[in-house]
Amino acid sequence: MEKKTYYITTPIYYPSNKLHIGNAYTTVAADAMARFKRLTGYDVMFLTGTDEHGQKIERIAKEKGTTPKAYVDEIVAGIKDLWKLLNISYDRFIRTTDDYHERAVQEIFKKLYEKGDIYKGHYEGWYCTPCESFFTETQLVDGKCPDCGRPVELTKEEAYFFRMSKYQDRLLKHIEEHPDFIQPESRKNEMINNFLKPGLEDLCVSRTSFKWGIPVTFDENHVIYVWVDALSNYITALGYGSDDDTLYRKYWPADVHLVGKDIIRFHTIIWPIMLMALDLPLPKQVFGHGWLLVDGGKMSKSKGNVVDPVVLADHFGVDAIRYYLLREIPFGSDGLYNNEMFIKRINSDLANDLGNLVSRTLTMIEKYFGGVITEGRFEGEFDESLRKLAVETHSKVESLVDRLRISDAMDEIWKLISRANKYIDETMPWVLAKDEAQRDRLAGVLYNLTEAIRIVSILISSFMPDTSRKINEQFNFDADILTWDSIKEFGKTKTGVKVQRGELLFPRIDVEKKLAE
Ligand code: ME8
Repeated sequence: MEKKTYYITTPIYYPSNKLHIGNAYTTVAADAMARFKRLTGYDVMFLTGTDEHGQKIERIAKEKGTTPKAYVDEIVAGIKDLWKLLNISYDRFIRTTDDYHERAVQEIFKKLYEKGDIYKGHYEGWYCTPCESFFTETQLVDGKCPDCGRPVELTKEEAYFFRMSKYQDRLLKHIEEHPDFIQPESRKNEMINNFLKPGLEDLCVSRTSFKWGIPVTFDENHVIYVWVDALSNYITALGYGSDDDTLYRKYWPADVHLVGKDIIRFHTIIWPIMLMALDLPLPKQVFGHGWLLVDGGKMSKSKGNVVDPVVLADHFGVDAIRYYLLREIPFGSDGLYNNEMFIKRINSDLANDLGNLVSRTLTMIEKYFGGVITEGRFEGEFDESLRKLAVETHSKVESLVDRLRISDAMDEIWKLISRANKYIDETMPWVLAKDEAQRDRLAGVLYNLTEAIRIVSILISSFMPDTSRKINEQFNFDADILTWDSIKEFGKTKTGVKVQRGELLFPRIDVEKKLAE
């Protein structure tokens, strides 16, 4: 039987500067989803990439005395290194300067023009270069950019416009008929009440004041302005508009576009209207996650208050970062980043809960059974309660992850970890070890703990792949007992296998000392 497909995307990031931990959040979350879907039997397409055109990049490159392409090439190489470091398992990486993308975008623009959905007019507005956004007079705050507070320039130029208003009612109907299209729910209401109901203005889709963009084929003075170029990536990456659209036919429509709440409007209004105008199916879902905040504000490249993921990885390890990001931004809301909270999380959840469970169990298997997983007696309510939770957790986790509630899914996994730690206190293996008559009971306790750890390792493998791999290596778990099917049964671990205690998964960090560094 053919596998069901699952297509997930991240935004394509601006390579105006190095990426920060906020951009890493979206990508890590998408990676966790992609890995989880692969684990549970889907044929996954996971797309990420970079959004390389625009006036801002043109200006920065000029200031640095280089060309825009040379400038972005260097930043993009750094972005790819970052994704490698963070274990991001993307299937495709699109750059909007890729030639197949440029050609397809030109085709899309021409199609919309020929259909009458794009027309020529004049644009006048206040433009903020760092944010690459136009604002109306009333949107300005004290005459400055409402997003970053910097000065704006009054700009007037000939431009092409996209007739958004024509599709407004159809989009509203689509949103109402497809309750999952915009998630979480709060973002949907915001889109309907703040944008769709008051009525859509036509959108400026070309510029003449800069050159670093995809030229309009039938009017070479114009370059295609940011959103038509950028949003199209989700279909051009699959070969839409090229000679080979096999991937497009296989994976489109996307299952989910994962984006930050800052750009949900573009993805739930402009993008679906573009697709409607092109007679293409709409994505099944656009999910707008919350922001990672630092000291009460949003971290952003233009504000300069960013946390560098490479520095964090160096100090704390990749899986600690992945864990923190996935756990700390609860479903639908913002999360806070600060070093102290991060270190406390590592110490409590990773070093104490998970790390100790693994190292205590391994130590006891080595001490009492020469490192061999041994068959033993299963008995009593503690065993039953551990077994029950271990086999029930996967379905809770799957149903939460399916709704992108990754942080809640992590909570469920950590309940199992806590349950297993409590089981050690309840069964007191060190007491059993003193009584030769209890030897098979002691073996049973350690076997049950090993089973719980095997199940935890499968459950965390999408979120913390390296940690899961280290656990599997130390316990010598075979691949056939690490599948999604094998998670549903308690008792799969083979006896007679030798474990090998390795390095601690997460050494405790001295908060005071680390913060002083
Ligand atoms: O907007 N917390 O690119 P961009 C959480 N090129 N996520 C954050 C964040 C924060 N503090 N800051 C950024 C663009 N992000 C366009 C997108 S898509 C067709 C074009 C994440 O480099 C979040 O996903 O500014 C946000 O939507 C994205 O980075 C913006 O990245």
